[in-house]
Amino acid sequence: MSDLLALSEAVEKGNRKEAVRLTQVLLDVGTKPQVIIDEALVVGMSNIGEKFKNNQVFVPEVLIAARAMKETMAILEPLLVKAGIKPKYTAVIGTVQGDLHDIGKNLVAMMWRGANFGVVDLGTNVSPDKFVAAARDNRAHVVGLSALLTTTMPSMKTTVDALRGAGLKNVKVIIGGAPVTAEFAKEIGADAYGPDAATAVDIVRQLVGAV
Ligand code: B1M
Repeated sequence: MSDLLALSEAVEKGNRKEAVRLTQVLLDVGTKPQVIIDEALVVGMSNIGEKFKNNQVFVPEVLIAARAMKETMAILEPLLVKAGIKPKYTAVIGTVQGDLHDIGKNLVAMMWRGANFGVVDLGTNVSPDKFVAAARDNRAHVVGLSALLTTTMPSMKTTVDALRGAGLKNVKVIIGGAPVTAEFAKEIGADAYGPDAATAVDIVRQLVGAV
């Protein structure tokens, strides 16, 4: 088995020590960090994402895989920065104003990072103005809104309106969270609805034309 394949499997299984070891082995033999990301980390996260989508694994397994990916990224990121390499696409994500739930939002952020998007995570209880400022300052391609309360869903509409009103018309907006539906996304003028974290990866790739 090649080391890249072994690394993708270590990430998928959440085997942190092995993932870090293999990353170092690959770097030592001259493998470029970007190749390690594209051909091992993204593959491993994408595999676990598929299994999550098909209910073959659940939230803990995804979190463990994301933790392994994060540890290998900690080795690779300084090398990418040194070489001036940035992810091609940037996504801003947050839980909307009034809402403190962040477990699902964090999963989506992790999966997006696993797909090699630059992710700016604004946390919870994020005001529309803060989303607008972050989208503008980071030249975001995508803004992701999460809500878990029916009472905070209207905040999604206010945020979409604020983004459009600020002239950020090219920024694609994806919304998700347990009470949210595709119909609601359409109704408030969002570009897409993500039913789960793994599908949210497929969707943002489509939204930015990366497929
Ligand atoms: Co709260 N809570 N909660 N809660 N809580 C719910 C959501 C609730 C359904 C429980 C219930 O009554 N049965 C209910 C909402 C009812 C409603 O509005 N319909 C509720 C309530 C009422 C409340 C409070 C008001 C309770 C109170 O204080 N009286 C309060 C509100 C606080 C606030 O936000 N202002 C509150 C507080 C809390 C805790 C702080 C205790 C805690 C949150 C901890 C945290 O997030 N750090 C909490 C929790 C844990 C829950 C439940 C139990 C679990 C939510 C969760 O994390 N699910 C929840 C009941 C339940 O769902 N069983 C409940 C797991 C997570 C992985 O799923 O977030 O849906 P989810 O994310 C999925 C998808 O939805 C999707 O991908 C994820 C992975 O597949 N997704 C996206 C999510 N965001 C996405 C964004 C995307 C795309 C996909 O694109 C950007």
